[in-house]
Amino acid sequence: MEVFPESLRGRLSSFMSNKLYQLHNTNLVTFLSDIVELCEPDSVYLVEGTREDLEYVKRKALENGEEIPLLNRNHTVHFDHPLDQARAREDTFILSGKIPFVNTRPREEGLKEVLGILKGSMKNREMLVGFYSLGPVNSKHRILAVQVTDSTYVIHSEMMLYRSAFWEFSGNVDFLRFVHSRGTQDIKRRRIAIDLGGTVYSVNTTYAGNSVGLKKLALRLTLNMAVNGGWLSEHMAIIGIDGERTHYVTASFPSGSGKTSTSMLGKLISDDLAFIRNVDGKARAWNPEAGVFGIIHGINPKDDPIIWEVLHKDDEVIFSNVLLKPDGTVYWDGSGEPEPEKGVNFTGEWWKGKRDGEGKPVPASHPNARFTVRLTSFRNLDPRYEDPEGVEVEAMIFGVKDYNTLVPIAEAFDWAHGVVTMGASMESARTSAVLGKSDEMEFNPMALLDFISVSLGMYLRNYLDFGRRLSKSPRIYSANYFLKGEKGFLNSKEDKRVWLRWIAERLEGKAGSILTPIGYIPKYDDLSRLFYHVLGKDYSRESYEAQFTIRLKAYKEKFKRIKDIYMSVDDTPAEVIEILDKQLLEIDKYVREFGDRVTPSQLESS
Ligand code: SPV
Ligand code: MN
Repeated sequence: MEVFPESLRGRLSSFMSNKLYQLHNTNLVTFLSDIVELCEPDSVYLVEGTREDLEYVKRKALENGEEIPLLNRNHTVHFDHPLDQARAREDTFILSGKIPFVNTRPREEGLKEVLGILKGSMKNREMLVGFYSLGPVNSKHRILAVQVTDSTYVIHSEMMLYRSAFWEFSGNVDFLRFVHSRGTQDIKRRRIAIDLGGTVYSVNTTYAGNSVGLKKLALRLTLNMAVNGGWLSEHMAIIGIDGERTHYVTASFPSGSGKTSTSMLGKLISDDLAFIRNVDGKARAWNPEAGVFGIIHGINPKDDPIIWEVLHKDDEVIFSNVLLKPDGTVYWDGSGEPEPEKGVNFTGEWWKGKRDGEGKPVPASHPNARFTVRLTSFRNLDPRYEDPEGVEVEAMIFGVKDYNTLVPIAEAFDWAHGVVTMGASMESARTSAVLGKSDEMEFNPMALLDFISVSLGMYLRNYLDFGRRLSKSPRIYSANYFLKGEKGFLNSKEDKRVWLRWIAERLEGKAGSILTPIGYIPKYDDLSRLFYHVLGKDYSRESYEAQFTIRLKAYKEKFKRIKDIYMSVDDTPAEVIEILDKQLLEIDKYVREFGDRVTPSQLESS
């Protein structure tokens, strides 16, 4: 191979040059040279992923203040700018013509702007380059990706969250490209520009959801690849639930509505993302990631014993936007520990009773404060997370945070019914993982609305076809852990264990069901047995009736809203509208017979 362009060669040590040379990858050399010319770093460090690399990156992160050491030498804390605590919806756009529900910017205009902001952004800094595989390195379905960044925190996070794969870049292989600069932290000039050709540019942000390219930025690219390639790239956990044998299920929940806690109830394969492919007629799933970037708010030893253990043992953890206490440990809200008097948080010095400029109380830890850890730290990790063939998916759960309508658990009639009335019809209370007001109900199909990069119509067509081409499609379930009655929440946190067991028993043909207009719901006898067996609890008929009463009127209103949304999208497949119409007619039949609500006992005796 010819020598590297001077711009790149002059910034690499001879050791690094030699390493890069050995790859013989001209795509890579061209890409890196272009970015070096654009961002003008002082030096370039190629992160192969060795022990030495990790030590180097960690040392630099502490030196430049991106991370602060904690009492436990394997723990650090990172703070993002007070206005950069979550995914920045408004500043994130696909470089393309208009797509309904997707933030877009005309390609040339958007690209020109972001490249302008990136110009010279790494002066006096080192540019780090990470090399990863989305999915097991030895899987033929893996996708390679390169991260370029001037943030040691971003690379440190990626070394924990992804599989390093430097030597896989040998030859002229292609890869996804992520270019990030902390810039000057000028939030007004924060931009995340996504070029579906395979490159994402991100600048003036450090919050991982905006800066760690392989996470949610890659999702926009892989979703587009999946829709075009007939597979699924989803915002889903993958877990193994035990019954007679292990059943693998995926779980799609908008951030902050129970996905991470659900993935701790079984054998853990993934807590956030899933690639799902048709392999010999079966749906098989992989985790593109190798770590967890989870919400820490509310993690306490009673409800989350596994995560609690991970955060308190000696494995590596990066805490972000929690409270740093004077004794070098951290505190977060909802941990069950007493709130400290003072410390340092995302707003700087913090004390009990601190108020912001508008007089609002400043919480000790941000509601979207997080922890970054490796999958291998979890005692419930399923070794099959490294299976190059993935695991077979038997069921898919679509869960929402819905105080008023959805029953805790229901099974769809079939694939298309589940995809349309459960996945594509998701509405959920807005999360703190996105900048803006929390708790408003939002349309969020497949918990993916923030990440969708193609039209919803194309996306759903691919989904429907995907299931049809399988010899056996997964069963589909809707879940809602947040249903309220007159006196508040109808379920306790641990009840989800029972719903998962019910799914396992459904898959094994052991548990029965009751037919309702919106799908099948559990029978009292099965749940009563499972509540006792799984939680050692007596489950009253009254609780059951309250939880599984179908709120027909609310369901009807919901499906009317959803139908209106899909009617307004040009390329919605006709089938989607047909299924929604049929669903509405079915609910109407019950409304005529029972009124606004129908209880399970009325359904059983009718
Ligand atoms: C989510 O909000 O869905 C997350 C965290 O998993 S982020 O990386 O911000 O997307
Ligand atoms: Mn997520």
